[in-house]
Amino acid sequence: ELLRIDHVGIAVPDLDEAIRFYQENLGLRCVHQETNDEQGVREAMLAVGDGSGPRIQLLAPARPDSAIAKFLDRGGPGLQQLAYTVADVEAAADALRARGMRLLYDSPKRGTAGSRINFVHPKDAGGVLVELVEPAEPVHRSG
Ligand code: MC0
Repeated sequence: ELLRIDHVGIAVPDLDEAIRFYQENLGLRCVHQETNDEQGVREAMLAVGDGSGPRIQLLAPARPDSAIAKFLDRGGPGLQQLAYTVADVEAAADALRARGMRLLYDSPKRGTAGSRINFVHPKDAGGVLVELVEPAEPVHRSG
C-alpha cells in the first residue's frame, strides 16, 4: 500500500536560512510553509525540477522539547524521515502493525497541508523513521 515517495524530511536549526540555502544553492523552490503546533515544527515543502516528484521537507524545531529539537541535539542537522504516500493511512498502519511493526500513534495525526499521518518506529524499520502520508486530496493510484 505504499504508493510512492511523498517527501524526504531534513532537520534544520533555522528554517528561513535553510530555505535560502536550498533555493540559492540547489535551485529548489519553496511551495508551502506552515507551523504544526502538535508536532512542534516549522516546516517548508520544496519542489525539485518540474515539481512532479517527491518533495524535500525542511523541518525546524518550534519548541525545545520537540522531536526535531531532540534530533538536532543528538546528531545535528540531517535526514530525519522518509515519507511514503498512502491512500488510507489507517489501513496502511494496520497492515504494518500486523507485520509486527510499532506505529507511533494509535490513530493518525494531522500532517502538512491537512494530510493524515503516522510513523513507523525507526527501530522497526532498519534505522529509518518512516512516515505514512494520506494527502488531503484523494490519491490517484495510477500515474
Ligand atoms: C530517533 N532515532 C532515530 C530517529 N529519531 N533513528 C532514525 N531516524 C530518526 N529520526 C533513534 C535514536 O537514535 C535511538 O537510537 C532510538 O531511535 C530511540 O530514540 P529515543 O531517544 O527513544 O527516541 P526519541 O525520543 O528521539 O524519539 C524518536 C521518535 C520521535 C522517532 C519516537 O522522533 C517521534 O515521535 N517522531 C515522530 C514525530 C516526528 O518526527 N515529528 C517531526 C516531523 P539508539 O540506537 O540511540 O537507541 S513532523 C512531520 O513530519 C509532519 C509535519 C509532516 O510531514 O506532515
